[in-house]
Amino acid sequence: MKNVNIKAEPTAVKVDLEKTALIVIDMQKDFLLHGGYGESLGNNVDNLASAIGSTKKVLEVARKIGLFIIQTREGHLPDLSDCPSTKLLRWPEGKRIGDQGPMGRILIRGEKGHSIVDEVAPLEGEMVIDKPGKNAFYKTDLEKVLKEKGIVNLLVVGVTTDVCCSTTVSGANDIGFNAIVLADCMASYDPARHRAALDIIKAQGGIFGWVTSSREVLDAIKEANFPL
Ligand code: C5J
Repeated sequence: MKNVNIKAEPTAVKVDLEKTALIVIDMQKDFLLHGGYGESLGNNVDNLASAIGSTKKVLEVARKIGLFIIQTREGHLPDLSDCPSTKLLRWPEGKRIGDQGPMGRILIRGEKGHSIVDEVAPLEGEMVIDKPGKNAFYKTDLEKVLKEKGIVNLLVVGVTTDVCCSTTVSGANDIGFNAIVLADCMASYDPARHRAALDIIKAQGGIFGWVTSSREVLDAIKEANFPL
């Protein structure tokens, strides 16, 4: 057992790091960089930039202490057979999933825009789960992988807070995981939606989970005397 106490809202939370995974949601070029899918929908990608540095720091510590790390990527097969027509047709031609963008076909697996930004790119051997939906548990092996490892707690970081992060957190809550969200390692295209999504997660005594910060998590790890 490797228990740490993390200050969080609405309450502090005690986790056994041996039963904890760091899940990095969709830190993909298509969402974070100019020219990607996010920007093609009219979003301001500059609002996501702050999450990269904080996530990098947490990732480095997670690697040092041997935490189980999983990254996810939202994206579709080149023939779009895994993309519901509702999702595909939501936007005008030229701005749709599968259309040509400056970083290859938008949100298509294997294209440059679908890959994870260099700063937090997975190392050889780290697990990456490709997902066709927002919620990382939808049509993926994520639940199976985590349960086989005995994971019950998820430290959740990534983008965007109000879309893929919050749907994954609520999905995690439904199937028996504690989700602990690191607010400064997450971001939304609109900072107001970031704050609102975090408020919803921690409302009603923590209806979906806990909200904390990278500082609190790193302090808790240090206090528990992990050699960093
Ligand atoms: C979006 C995501 N925003 N990863 N995806 O479409 O949040």
